[in-house]
Amino acid sequence: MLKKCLIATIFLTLVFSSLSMAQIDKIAIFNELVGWTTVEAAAEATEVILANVTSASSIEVLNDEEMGAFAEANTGDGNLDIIVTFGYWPVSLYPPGNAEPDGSVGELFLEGGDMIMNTADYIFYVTQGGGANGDAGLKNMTDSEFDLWTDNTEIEPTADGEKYLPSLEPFTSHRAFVIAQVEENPDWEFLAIFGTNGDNADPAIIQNLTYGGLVGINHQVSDDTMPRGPVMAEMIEYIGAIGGSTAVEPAAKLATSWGAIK
Ligand SMILES: [Ca+2]
Ligand SMILES: [Ca+2]
Ligand SMILES: [Ca+2]
Repeated sequence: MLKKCLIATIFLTLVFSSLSMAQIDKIAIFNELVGWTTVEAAAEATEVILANVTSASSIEVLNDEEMGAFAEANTGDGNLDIIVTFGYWPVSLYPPGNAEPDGSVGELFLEGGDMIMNTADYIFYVTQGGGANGDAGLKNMTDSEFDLWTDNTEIEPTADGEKYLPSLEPFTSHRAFVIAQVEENPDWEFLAIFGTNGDNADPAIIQNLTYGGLVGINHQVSDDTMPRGPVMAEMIEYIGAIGGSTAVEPAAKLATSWGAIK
């Protein structure tokens, strides 16, 4: 009897710790406009995310205007929220043409310790007017000199990729992170590299060491045979499993949670 109680207690403890580790609050997906994919393919990938992500309290598909309101409502609210885009950066989050290089709603969301994930075209590049942000979008959003000009990067899954993103297969990325740029930058580090050719990384997640904000990319290539939806869902579940971050010491918290599940 005692043994049974003990086992039950351990089981419940495990259940509650895994629940408490699922710390993503809200996810907002923008798929009305896209870059390097189609609205139809983005809608299909969205269905996969909606059907498979279990680690968030809510997932909504929002229009451009609603994305800005979502970001404002969830910035600095003490929990991790995620914005997902398909190669088009909504104008409510970042005025097109780099009109607000600092302090945009989107940048403040990131600086509040939240996460932005993108697939298909170069993150933050395409917006109203086409490629109006260009590669300055990522630089302004991260206050860095990162660029993603990595055409024909032959990606192989890493050990973490094989472990956490079972849907990931070898592919060719054209807009991956340049690993040396991130490693040389004192403000950012890789939280995870799931695919690489040794020099460039996609899918991958970088994290700001000061405010804990996260930027994730997945299959940044113009090819709709790519498993964007499954891999995006698996990346979100990975973030949920490691505990995400809150505005309070997110980097330390992530390191702790990460160590706990290794
Ligand atoms: Ca929130
Ligand atoms: Ca938040
Ligand atoms: Ca900035």
